[in-house]
Amino acid sequence: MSEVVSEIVDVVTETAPDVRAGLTGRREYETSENPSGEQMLAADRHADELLEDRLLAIDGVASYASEEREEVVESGDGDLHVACDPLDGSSNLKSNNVMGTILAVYDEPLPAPGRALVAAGYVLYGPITTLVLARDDSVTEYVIDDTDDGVERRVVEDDVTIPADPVVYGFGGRVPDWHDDFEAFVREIEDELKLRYGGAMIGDVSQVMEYGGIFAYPALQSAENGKLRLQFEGNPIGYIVESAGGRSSDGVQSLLAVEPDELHQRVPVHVGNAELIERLEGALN
Ligand code: AHM
Ligand code: MG
Repeated sequence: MSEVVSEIVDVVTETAPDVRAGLTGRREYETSENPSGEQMLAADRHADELLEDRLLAIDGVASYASEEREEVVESGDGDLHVACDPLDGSSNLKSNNVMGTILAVYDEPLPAPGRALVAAGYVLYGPITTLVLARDDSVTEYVIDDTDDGVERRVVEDDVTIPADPVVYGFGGRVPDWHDDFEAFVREIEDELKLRYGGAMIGDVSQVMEYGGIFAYPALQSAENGKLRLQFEGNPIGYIVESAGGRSSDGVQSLLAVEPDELHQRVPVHVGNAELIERLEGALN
């Protein structure tokens, strides 16, 4: 199984420059919506199709699911099930800001709980392209370069851990739509931390991984489960942050403990330094 996981990571690595190259000229919205009712960009579809084709071609990948398609695509045999957010934060494309690709590899059919994850990672399309991969309880950061000799992946940091002293925070949703207890928590920590919010979870979580702190897309008055999706966003980010020594929470428990009901279900997401997530859970309950 671990060889198949490596192949999946290789395919995501090799696809990253193609996803990135495909962004130019795909900034317009399509007429169709994704299963969560959001408008899709041509770039979302392009990334999704590249990943579907290439991941399902791997022997050992039994199925592929993504934020951009209603149903799981089955390939026949294999033990691993791959869920992707092909372009997380794609609304940032219009303003030319960061985006990512999120990868979740489960050893149970989808929808699956976070404890069924065997690996998770994200590609960040920033000024450079990086891959942060969690596997076997450790997190590695790589740089991906598209060279004349092919796509190269180079380790930049082995054993990534969230710094002990938190520095940044970033929270999604409109402030008047937050619950009062969440807002009270924010008022407390904004005295201690610096705001960093860019509108793409991958970019915002990357700030937390680098500097320490907390990212959340919380429950809202208008949407009790927030915005982010458990299979494609909550579980993999929870797994990565926990593998880096941090904690994740849906407000009550680890994201990895949430039992899934359906493929596109949403979940409140809070991730970051353990001490901040504990304070948050205390404030919400
Ligand atoms: P997407 O996967 O459709 O791009 O949506 C998820 C993104 C997250 O990256 C980000 O945290 C959030 O949506 C921001 O939402 P909003 O623009 O509503 O604040
Ligand atoms: Mg997303």
